[in-house]
Amino acid sequence: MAPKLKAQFDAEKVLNDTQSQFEMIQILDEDGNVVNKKLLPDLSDEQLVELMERMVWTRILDQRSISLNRQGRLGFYAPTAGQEASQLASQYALEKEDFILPGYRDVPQLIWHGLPLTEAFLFSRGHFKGNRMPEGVNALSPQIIIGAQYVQTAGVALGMKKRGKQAVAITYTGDGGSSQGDFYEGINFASAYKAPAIFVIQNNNYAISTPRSKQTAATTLAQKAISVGIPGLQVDGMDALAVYQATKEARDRAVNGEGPTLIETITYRYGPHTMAGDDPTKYRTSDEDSEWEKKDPLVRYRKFLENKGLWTEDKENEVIERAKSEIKTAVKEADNTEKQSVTDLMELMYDEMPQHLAEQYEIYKEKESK
Ligand SMILES: Cc1ncc(C[n+]2csc(CCOP(=O)(O)OP(=O)(O)O)c2C)c(N)n1
Repeated sequence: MAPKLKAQFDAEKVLNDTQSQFEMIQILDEDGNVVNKKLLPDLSDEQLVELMERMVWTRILDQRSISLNRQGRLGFYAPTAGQEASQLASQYALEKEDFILPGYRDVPQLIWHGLPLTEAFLFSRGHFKGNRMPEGVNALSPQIIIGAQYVQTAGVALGMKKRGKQAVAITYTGDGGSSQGDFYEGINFASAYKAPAIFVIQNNNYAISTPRSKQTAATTLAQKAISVGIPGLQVDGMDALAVYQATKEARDRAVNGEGPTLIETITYRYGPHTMAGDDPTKYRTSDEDSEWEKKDPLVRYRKFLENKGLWTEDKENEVIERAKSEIKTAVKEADNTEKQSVTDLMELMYDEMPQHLAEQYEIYKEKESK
């Protein structure tokens, strides 16, 4: 038996007092009622509606992408339904000059930051044209290596600070990503140099099949901010207004020279981790799914807008039809994009090719010309 320690102070109490300070920030409850009036964002009616339009549009994109993937017409795809508020309301708080460093599930934020839909489909297909951000779209392409984007964000944010830009770098990872070494290195470095960064953990409760409870003993993921001396906010990630307001305040702090913020959004993905073959019924119960569907970000935000007389079924149908038509056009454009070749990849990789590759380049050039 372990010897009984003679405690001089109550370590458990110190821990519990710290952890209990992280309460989930919510503005809209599940029925769309405002429960925290003083936090309501300063958004016009047009902006409130625009945010809903983006969420509805993105839900349709998710449904179409899953279907295209099943038909073998897409490529890599990580479903987003359930995470719209977490993804789109945080992006909505950004300015055009801000940089996004996304993970593989964060293509919607890129689209709303300016990435053409055709290119988003090309990213899914592994085409190099979908991996190069167009001029004026301040973003890196989605990172597959979990946590790597946190380190890169510290660097991008510091670079912006050194150049005197009034802008921020924002990045996203999941609950699983918050266990990576890169996660801690990124937030620590950004904190030490007061880099204008926003670090988002989209806590959808699962890293593929590993539940959040197996990731850490910490009560919240937001509290990890304390270890590096920055604010950590836990936000209801199914509540678009709360996510927007938290990100907006984090942005204001960052451009004001006050350094980074860590935001944990409590959210859920309804679909599988990716379309590559995991089966969520093996690690989640249908009761759990139903509990989260009640919290749906679109449902509660729709009720909020309807109560204000800002949203109707006709309006929603209009957005759905527009989404379907834009998706159809973009898929066609992606289909008509010239296939990438081996020599494309070699040219993109090297300014000057080493001798052995230069020889292979000539061989491939010859083959491709036939
Ligand atoms: C460094 C690294 N380790 C492992 C993987 C394999 N992998 C891909 S996604 C994933 C789970 C990530 O879960 P989470 O961070 O919670 O994000 P979510 O997909 O739920 O948004 C893992 C382990 C990887 N891509 N990179």
